[in-house]
Amino acid sequence: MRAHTLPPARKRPLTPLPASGIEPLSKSMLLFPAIDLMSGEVVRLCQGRADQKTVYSTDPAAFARQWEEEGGDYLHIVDLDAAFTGELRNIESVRAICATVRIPVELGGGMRSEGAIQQALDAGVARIIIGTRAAESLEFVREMARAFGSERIAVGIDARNGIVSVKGWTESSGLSAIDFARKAEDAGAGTIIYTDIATDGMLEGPNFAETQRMLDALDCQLIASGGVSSADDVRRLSQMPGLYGCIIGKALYDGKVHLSELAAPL
Ligand code: AMZ
Repeated sequence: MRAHTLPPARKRPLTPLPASGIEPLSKSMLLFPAIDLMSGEVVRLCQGRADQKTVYSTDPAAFARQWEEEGGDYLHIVDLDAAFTGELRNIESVRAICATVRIPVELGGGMRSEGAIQQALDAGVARIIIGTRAAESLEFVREMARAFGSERIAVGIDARNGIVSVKGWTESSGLSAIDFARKAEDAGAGTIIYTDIATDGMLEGPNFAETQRMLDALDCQLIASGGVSSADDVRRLSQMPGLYGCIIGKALYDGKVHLSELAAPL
């Protein structure tokens, strides 16, 4: 297993914009291409619904390498089977991806016990994402941050109308996303990943207002997810001071955004 160098566990300073007419992407924000796994295949769902699945590849490692070559900074992988059932079902694909790419990999879905987290880290994952279990127990987040270090622990907050959803987005926890994000940070999460369910996979633009509210509420690293539909969306996110990263899913798959353009030197 290769040791990955983790990006610093703090907000990154923004590069000032040059005075040219074209607004470049600020390179201070990391680009996280998304890879969702189901039954060993790379898939995408629309708004998280398992009955609206498109298969993009049956070779996740080769697929992951493509996003790395095009300029992704960090891979965001979700084991969707695990998000729905709680059981890790795609760990062999995750291991193959980690052995193939050089950029770091974060993994969510089914990170609901110390054993599952250990398995993911042993497979080469640099940071794990806790969703459902965090909503059930902030104490679990605290213990995992203590055991593995805050830089390895992200809490995934998937919100519908400002309320946290769990179990593959099939249940509402009743918790306010912003309050919960603050508490997760206090419990030791080094990163919060905020996903706006209503915009995910819809290619209608991210929820900038909620992302800004999250940024205002938090001191830890924040990754925005959901809705990116164009290079302009990414550019606008990159200009939100303090935003650490943004996840790009369907827009990449549909060719609406090209990592190579976004990652080009300024
Ligand atoms: O698309 C979905 N239905 C979905 C999804 N992408 N459901 C959960 N997830 C992701 C979350 C988070 O990264 O965004 O799974 C992770 C949470 O999993 P768990 O098993 O901890 O709740």
